[in-house]
Amino acid sequence: MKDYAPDKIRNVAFVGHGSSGKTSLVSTFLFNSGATSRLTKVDKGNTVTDYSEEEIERKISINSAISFLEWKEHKLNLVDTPGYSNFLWDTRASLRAVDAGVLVVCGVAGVEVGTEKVWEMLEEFGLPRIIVVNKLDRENADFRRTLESIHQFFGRSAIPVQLPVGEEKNFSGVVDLINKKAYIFEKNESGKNKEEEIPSEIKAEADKYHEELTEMVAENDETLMEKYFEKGELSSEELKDGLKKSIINRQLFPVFVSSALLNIGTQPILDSIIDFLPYPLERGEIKGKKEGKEAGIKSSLDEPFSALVFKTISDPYTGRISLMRVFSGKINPDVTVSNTTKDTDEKLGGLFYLQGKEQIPAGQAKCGDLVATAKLKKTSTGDTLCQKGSALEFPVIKFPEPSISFAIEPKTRADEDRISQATHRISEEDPTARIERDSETNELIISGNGQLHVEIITDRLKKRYDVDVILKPPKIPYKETIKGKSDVQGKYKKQTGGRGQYGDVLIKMEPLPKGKDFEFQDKIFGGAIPKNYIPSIEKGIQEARKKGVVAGYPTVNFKVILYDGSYHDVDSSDIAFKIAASMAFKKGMKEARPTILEPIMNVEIHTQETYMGDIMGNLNGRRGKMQGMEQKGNLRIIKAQVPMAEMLDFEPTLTSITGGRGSFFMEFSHYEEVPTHLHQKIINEAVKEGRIKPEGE
Ligand SMILES: Nc1nc2c(ncn2[C@@H]2O[C@H](COP(=O)(O)OP(=O)(O)OP(=O)(O)O)[C@@H](O)[C@H]2O)c(=O)[nH]1
Ligand SMILES: [Mg+2]
Repeated sequence: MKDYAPDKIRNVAFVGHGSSGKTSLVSTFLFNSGATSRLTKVDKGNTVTDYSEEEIERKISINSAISFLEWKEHKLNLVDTPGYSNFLWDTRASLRAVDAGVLVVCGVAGVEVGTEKVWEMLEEFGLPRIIVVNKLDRENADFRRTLESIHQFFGRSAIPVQLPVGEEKNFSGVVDLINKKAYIFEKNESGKNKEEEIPSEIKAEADKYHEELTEMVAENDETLMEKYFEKGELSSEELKDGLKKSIINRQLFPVFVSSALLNIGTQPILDSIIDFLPYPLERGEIKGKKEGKEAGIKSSLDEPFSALVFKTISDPYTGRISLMRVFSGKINPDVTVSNTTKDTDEKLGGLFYLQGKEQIPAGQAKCGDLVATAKLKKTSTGDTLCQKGSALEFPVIKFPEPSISFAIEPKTRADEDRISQATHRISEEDPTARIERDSETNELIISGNGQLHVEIITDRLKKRYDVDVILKPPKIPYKETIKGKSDVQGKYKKQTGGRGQYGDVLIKMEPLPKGKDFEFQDKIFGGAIPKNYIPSIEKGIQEARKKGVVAGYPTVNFKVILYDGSYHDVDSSDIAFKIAASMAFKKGMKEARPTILEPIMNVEIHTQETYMGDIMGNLNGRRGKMQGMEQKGNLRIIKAQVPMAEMLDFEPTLTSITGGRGSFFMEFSHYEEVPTHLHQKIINEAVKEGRIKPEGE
């Protein structure tokens, strides 16, 4: 492939609510630029970026995928991200690799929960963005209504630079509000179009928006403002230059229109990515740390090599593929670099570009580009790679804690044997997926960000690693804590024949402020217990606290103060003190008003007025607590906190209440005490699972 200087590269991520058309838009771009020879479709399962078996089967994006194209002497790296909430962690991680976002909004549904979430992410990383209102060919598509909803959520700085010509089945082209021209597209999905005059019925509206655009651009630049005052207008060059500045400074977010399905309106967006979105060198300084202190590096070819590994793909055939964004300098294949996150050296293999799953050899990788390498031994997602000797480290990528767990059972012994290798490969690629054995119940537990996520992990186990498992009903990760204080003794004494065992501890237990996990305080004075036994006592408590006394769940949010005890010169040992500590813990826990905690989720629902009553009633029945309600146009936003245990079947319920006209987002918020009347049910379940023994045994 041709060699592209950093100013000829654009890195953009396609983000948006699930199913808004991100993958389809990327497909049209690839086709229009000649990167693919035909227009691929999500529904045909042949797109470049939804290439995994799971994606093809479900027709949704599950992983961020990279593709690239060459257009007007530029190389565009397009990162197609998932929109479904279970996979937004990957979207967020991918945003670290790009310089701008293309926010895709459905022209029928308008702004949805996922649109808001990805907007927040773009804000978090300070990324300039353009907005594309897609699906304008669909029944009930309405650009003006969609624009209205964009304004309600993101303000009026979301400014149209295009208007659609026709809508629904009459959608045939776009009006360019900068050059005041219309482009009418052939109806054969070829993307070919003809320049025409703006149709008379939208001429007045186009003039109005052109003027509004000019004014808003001029407002952000004094020189342009003066010119605008003087002449009453700006030349299209001035308008374009000013617009680019406003976009890069995130003062304006231009709105485009398209139908990805019919390949209408997509070339002008390609042009705009080059014209208006920043190239890598325009990022300025990339923030990081050196030896614990704030430090940065200029995004420049002249600086030493630095890159961030933003994604890892675990391919059963090729092995591990690490995708990196080069932030400075350049790098050749097969050299040794420093992994500053892990403080180790790493030898690179060959370098290649990814076109979906296809690997295209790359000679050298330069500042600003996205490039992949295979078989790194020690590097994982989020690590910084640097020229040897450099100490620069980019901030690590934070991933959410899994919010739902299921027990799985391997179907056969052979499946069981293969599982640990598969587990390793899966978590390498997906840091939010966990497969662990519950030490209390001995069950294998699989955890993820939602039911769909967990189903996909089990799918992967089967298809990629030949591990067949039965997925059991979901599990709630309860915890236990104490509400009161206790002061107890734990004494372990065995002094019959030979060398005996002797350990004796006195501890106090008390609750910690919310959110704190555990603290151990040693307040032994005057050698009541020799210092060398203290670590064993702490260890004894740490081990014992993995299992609470109510239903056998891990314990949190309390403090243990070791304040007295006694020992025996001959019989005392580490193990004796460990046992004494665990006895004290159990007793102390029982006497300190123990209780069960459950995870509470933040839930946000978008819907229409009509369904509000039913939804609120339903949430009430789920022990939900309303946090707030907002109105944006005819959209109602409900925010509530609901116990996870009550939310497991919420998705189908919402669909049935709203007939599909509702969307929701859910994430873990915090732990709260389970009401007492529900304890017995949880205890019974725990007995059934073998987590605790029945009462009296
Ligand atoms: N009518 C119409 N359908 C579209 C358009 N764009 C996408 N679709 C359809 O909408 C569905 C979802 O499209 P995708 O491209 O997979 O959407 P996405 O945003 O990538 O979805 P996720 O990655 O799962 O979040 C598919 O059935 C597409 O064929 C469009 O412009 N018009
Ligand atoms: Mg997609």
